[in-house]
Amino acid sequence: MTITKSSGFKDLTVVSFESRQAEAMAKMIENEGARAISAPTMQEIPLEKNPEVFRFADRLLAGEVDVVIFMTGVGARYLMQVLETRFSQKEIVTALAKTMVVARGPKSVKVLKEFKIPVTILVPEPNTWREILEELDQNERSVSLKGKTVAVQEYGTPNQELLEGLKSRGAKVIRVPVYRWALPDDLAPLQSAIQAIIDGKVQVALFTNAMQVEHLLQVAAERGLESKLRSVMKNIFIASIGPTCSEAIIEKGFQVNLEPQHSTMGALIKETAEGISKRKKNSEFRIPNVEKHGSTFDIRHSTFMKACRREPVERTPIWLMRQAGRYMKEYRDVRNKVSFLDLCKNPELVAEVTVTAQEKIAADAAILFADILLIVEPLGLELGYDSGEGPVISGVKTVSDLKQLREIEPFESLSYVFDAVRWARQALKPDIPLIGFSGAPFTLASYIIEGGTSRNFEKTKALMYSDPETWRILLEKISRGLVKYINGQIEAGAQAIQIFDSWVGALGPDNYRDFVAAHSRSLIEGIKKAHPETPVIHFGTGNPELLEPMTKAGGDVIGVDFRVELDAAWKRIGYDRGIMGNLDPLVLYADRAAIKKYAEKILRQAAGRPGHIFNLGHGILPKTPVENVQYLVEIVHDFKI
Ligand code: 1CP
Repeated sequence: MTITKSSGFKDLTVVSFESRQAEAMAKMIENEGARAISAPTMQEIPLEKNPEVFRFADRLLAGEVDVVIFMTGVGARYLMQVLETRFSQKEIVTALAKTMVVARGPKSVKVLKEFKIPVTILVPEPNTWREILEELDQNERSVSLKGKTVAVQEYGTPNQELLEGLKSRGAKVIRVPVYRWALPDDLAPLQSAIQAIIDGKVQVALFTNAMQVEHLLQVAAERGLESKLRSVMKNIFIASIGPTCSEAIIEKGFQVNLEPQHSTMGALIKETAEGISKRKKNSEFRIPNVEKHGSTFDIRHSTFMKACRREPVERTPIWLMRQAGRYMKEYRDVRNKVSFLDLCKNPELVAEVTVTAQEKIAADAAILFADILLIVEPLGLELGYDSGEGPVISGVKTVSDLKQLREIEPFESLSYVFDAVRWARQALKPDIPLIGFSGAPFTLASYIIEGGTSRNFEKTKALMYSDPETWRILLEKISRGLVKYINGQIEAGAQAIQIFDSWVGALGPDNYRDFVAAHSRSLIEGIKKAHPETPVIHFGTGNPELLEPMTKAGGDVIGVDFRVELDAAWKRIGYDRGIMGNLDPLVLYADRAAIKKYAEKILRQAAGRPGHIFNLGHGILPKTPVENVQYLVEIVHDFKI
């Protein structure tokens, strides 16, 4: 067979969601000159593997079902096919004719008519759960649903509002899910295809079955990637094999750019390649995302990433803790419009704030705009920043409240942070690494136990000393959740991680070893195990005696505060780790001469040894003049190492 190449697919990456014919599809795509990503979305479930359907049938034939609601045409047909593997069509139709049959829309009516099943109620447009309930309510004058058994045929996701509505009317509800398709056993190819789409590496998506789009979204949602996937899919050329498939794609909120004249896979690929070729000529079709920054810089070669790996660099990289914050006018302008939490939950604004700060001060890395305290909401606590006295965390009054905190499930509750990482990553220049972060278990536990900021950590230490078991359970729960949270940030696009143990200096080295080290270690190990190449900066303040035990707990780079001399600190940490620090943030309140003097002192202490990242010894303070920050960056960049 000769293949006439339209060359429309040349240099493109095409994802196919076909399952059974996955290999054939990939070959055909490659024959047209594209790179193929094969991402099977489904496996077919044998008819007889629908146990709920047979349980429903037994009750139907026993005359125990009063109302049957058919939700979809495809599902109604499949339900009948499943039933016919065990019962005669006549038996089923006779049993159904004795019930009140509700058809949600014209498609289910059509199927029911084919099988000669009498329809009692036809639900009017727009055929949602509301109309179903309204129709049943109108009917209620003659027949009440109270105590009645109502079966609901489902296909795909159940409709919770309908189920609740029926229950609240006193009905006993039987759900009858019919499964024709399940997710494949191996989800890895689909997951990596989703990532490739989000990363802007895919230009064309081919759908060959109506369920594929649902499964694609389901898997994306489970990983907290749905909204990002949706926004990127807008830029992708979507081709669908036929009308039913297109309808499903459009129903899920995507566009269909092409449907071939004949519903075959060959026609789908050929006509898509031709369609793209035409559009390319008319320059309607631009390859999305790929050339956004006109560069394919390998971020691992940035000075910051090199320093994290202790490789020599031409100039010392610098970024500043809290570099996006109140000291910067652009930040205050944004905050005048939105609350702090609303800002954190708005990925677009987060990207803006993150990038603006990095660019304005010319830092060598950006830190994601977020907060260490965001994880308290998924624990089941309330978080507020509006009191004027720092953050307020409510929900913990007793030890038993602490024991009942929920597991942190970041893919459910913190997906906005992962979205923000992706937005920020896309918005940053390609040579600027993005740092993701979390608090360390001790610092976070202290906020949770105290309900906010603390001076003496009275409640925290009281619990630690008097109830080590509850303490252990709490810190284990926090660090377990943080591992998932940080790994999610890395998978979303963060190149490095910082762990902030901001208040650990309240402890002595013995308490650190006894009550904290194991939890910080399991956090850092959990990150390194999943992402060995991603550098972790382990930062603490307040007590130089903790340098050794903190280093032992882990970190490729140790962040030190200004209460210790950098050269002495590095010696204690060991030269097999990098060091980050450590100018006193208040030096930035002084004049240029002082800034130069103290910054250069630190640079000289680093003594040209690879692995130094310049930073403050703690976060920038709100009254810092931004020009002084810019001046500091210049000094560090100009210093000959
Ligand atoms: O706009 C506002 O008024 C809110 C102020 C603010 C900001 C700008 C808070 C509340 N958090 C943040 C952002 C933030 N927090 C970032 C990203 C900005 C950047 O660095 O560019 C980061 C990394 C954090 C981390 C953070 N939050 C830490 C660790 C860093 C450190 O300074 O030790 C801590 C302790 C917090 C808690 C927190 N959140 C906010 C405040 C005011 C505080 C500190 C309260 C206290 O003193 O206990």
